[in-house]
Amino acid sequence: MTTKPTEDDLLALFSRADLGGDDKLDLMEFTLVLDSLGLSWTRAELQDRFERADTNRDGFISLPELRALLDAFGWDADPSPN
Ligand SMILES: [Ca+2]
Repeated sequence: MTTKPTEDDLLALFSRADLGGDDKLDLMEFTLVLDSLGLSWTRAELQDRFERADTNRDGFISLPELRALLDAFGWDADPSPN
């Protein structure tokens, strides 16, 4: 069963990963989000995605930046293996 996440889900995901509570995610926190979504990327891929997602280049991923990234990757995709 695939359930399309809502804005609340995204916020919950973001908040859970935002260990610093500063409304932005650093690379480690960003990794936690992807882990919780079942997306397993290599370290190099993570770094690359992080930099691409960080559209305002402040070194952190904000909620809108996370949303844009997940929209691009289809975060409601079934996380089971191909
Ligand atoms: Ca940013």
